[in-house]
Amino acid sequence: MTSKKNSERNLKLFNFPKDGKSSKNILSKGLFITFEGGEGSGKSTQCKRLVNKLVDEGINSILIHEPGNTALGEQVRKWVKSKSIQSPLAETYLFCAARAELCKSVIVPALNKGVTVIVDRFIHSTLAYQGYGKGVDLEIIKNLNKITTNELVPDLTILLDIDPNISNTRINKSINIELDSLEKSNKNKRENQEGNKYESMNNNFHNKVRNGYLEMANNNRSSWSIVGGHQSESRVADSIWKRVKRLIENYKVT
Ligand code: ATM
Repeated sequence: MTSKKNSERNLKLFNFPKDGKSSKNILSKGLFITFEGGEGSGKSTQCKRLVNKLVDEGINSILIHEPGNTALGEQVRKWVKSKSIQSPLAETYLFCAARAELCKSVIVPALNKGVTVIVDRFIHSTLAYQGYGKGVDLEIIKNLNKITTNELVPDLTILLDIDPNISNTRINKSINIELDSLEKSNKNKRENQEGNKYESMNNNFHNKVRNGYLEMANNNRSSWSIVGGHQSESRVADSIWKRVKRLIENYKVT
């Protein structure tokens, strides 16, 4: 009973219609699209662009970000981004706990209402970072992913692939711009308060993560799309939209 109440409250946070199917929504079911990629790949910007485009096209959509969007998820986010955790397995469990809560209280209820859900990171982040990057057994993570999501898998996963050398340069540039504007406006940005221990990890780690993503995508081309994250923002957005449009054609209400 409590969990139903919680999920209703969480859904209200996203401000979408109580019954997605009865409002202007050209899809017969909510699509589930996930974005994956390293830091500085432009993932978050592209997620926002896609959700805006979907809404413009008459498709009820929400954007969520892992870990986050639930009380537990926000705590896990703060914790994993700023604190040192010695055991990659412990880190795996934290991400899985946040994901289980997010699936139960936000993702599944939204999909059941016919709302399309875009998630910035999902199960493949744990495989890429804790598995390929930090050596946790991939089979353990696959099993945990199945359990925590109740076997929910994305209709499409978009990988924004970028060489860690290029993304590091981008991150450093944006940090400098942020610091400049911080000095001017004297504002605190959330990222600066939290810190980001992942950004300080070496290129060897980020290359392992990247290669892991590429291996998963290449082994599953029908449900993955690899887009070069080094391209201009609008070129990346165009490639993503082409792929998503094809997916939408298969699910349109006839
Ligand atoms: P962002 O999604 O805001 O980039 O940060 C979340 C960090 O958590 C991200 N850091 N980097 N780079 C990747 C990391 N992460 C994992 O290590 N495993 C996971 O399962 C998830 C969802 C995120």
